[in-house]
Amino acid sequence: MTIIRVPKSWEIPEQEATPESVYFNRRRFLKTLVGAGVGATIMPIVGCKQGEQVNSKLADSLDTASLAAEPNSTFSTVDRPTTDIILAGQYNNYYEFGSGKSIWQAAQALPTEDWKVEVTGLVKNPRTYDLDDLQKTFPIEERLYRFRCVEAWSMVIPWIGFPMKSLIAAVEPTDNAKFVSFTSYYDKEITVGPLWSLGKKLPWPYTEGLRLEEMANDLAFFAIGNYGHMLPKQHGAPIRAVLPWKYGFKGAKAIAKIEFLDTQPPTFWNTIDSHEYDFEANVNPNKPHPRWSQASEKFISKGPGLKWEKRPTLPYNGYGDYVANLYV
Ligand SMILES: Nc1nc2c(c(=O)[nH]1)N[C@H]1C(S)=C(S)[C@@H](COP(=O)(O)O)O[C@H]1N2
Ligand SMILES: [Mo]
Repeated sequence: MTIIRVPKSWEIPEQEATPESVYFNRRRFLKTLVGAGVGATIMPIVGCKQGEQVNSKLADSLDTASLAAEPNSTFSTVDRPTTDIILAGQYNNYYEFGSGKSIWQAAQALPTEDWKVEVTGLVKNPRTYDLDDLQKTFPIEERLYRFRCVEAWSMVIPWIGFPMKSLIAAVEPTDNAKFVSFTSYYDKEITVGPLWSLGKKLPWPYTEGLRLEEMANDLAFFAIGNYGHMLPKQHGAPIRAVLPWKYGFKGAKAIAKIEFLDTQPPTFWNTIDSHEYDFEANVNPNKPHPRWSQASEKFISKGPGLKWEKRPTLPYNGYGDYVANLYV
């Protein structure tokens, strides 16, 4: 048997990461892809490369305002290539806009103007932030993180945002605060996704939660952008949670409310089925999902076409050095 040593993130050479020019020239890159396609709007759009066709509406949805941020050198490389922006932006989970993966177009209905995030509950300084306040209050940085869905697909995404611990420092939770809950935008006129799943009535709005120590961990991150730009709607604009050691469902999109609590809050998927979606939801190759193994994952990689690379699942998605101490 060959034992393959998995290198630590900081041992990976720079060249594995996608060159910055790919996404800092995003507008030009996307426009080139669109320009290359004749009748591009009806073409299948997975795995596009320069010179191939891409849906021009998809390109538009990803063509958000530029957002420059210094890469945080601690989280600037991982052991696999960055997922193509085009792949990441057309293969999403966002139940508010449908139960399939192709929700990018429906998600464009999300009204992000004049966004407000209410921070409330057991804190000394409750405050409602608009997007401008957030950007003025919290210095942003870029972090390249592995991303793992409980369904076993995985990607690598360059997120832009700020650590959750910065928000904790600003609002000062009281001694009674032990948990936090995140509530996503919901308006049944606009978020037209399913009302039922697995035979259960879905407990809208989407909520997620963490223990306060988890939120205070270095890795816990609020993203307001990705790939050098403001967050596209399909990825959870204008602000979403990113928790790279946990399954993707923990990372609530389009956060409208953040509440500090003394007891564990009910959360969306956990309420529907606590065995399939446990509250902790740490990536763990040795703990199978009731309906499938979690020993390996399907890494979505460059085409032509949608290509899945099977890889072993890493405990804590490869971030054990940062978080294992939270679970002793
Ligand atoms: N509000 C909300 N947030 C959500 C979801 C959702 O359905 N609604 N899906 C989750 C799941 S299951 C995953 S895997 C990720 C997907 O993020 P991405 O589409 O940006 O890759 O978002 C998470 N956040
Ligand atoms: Mo997921």
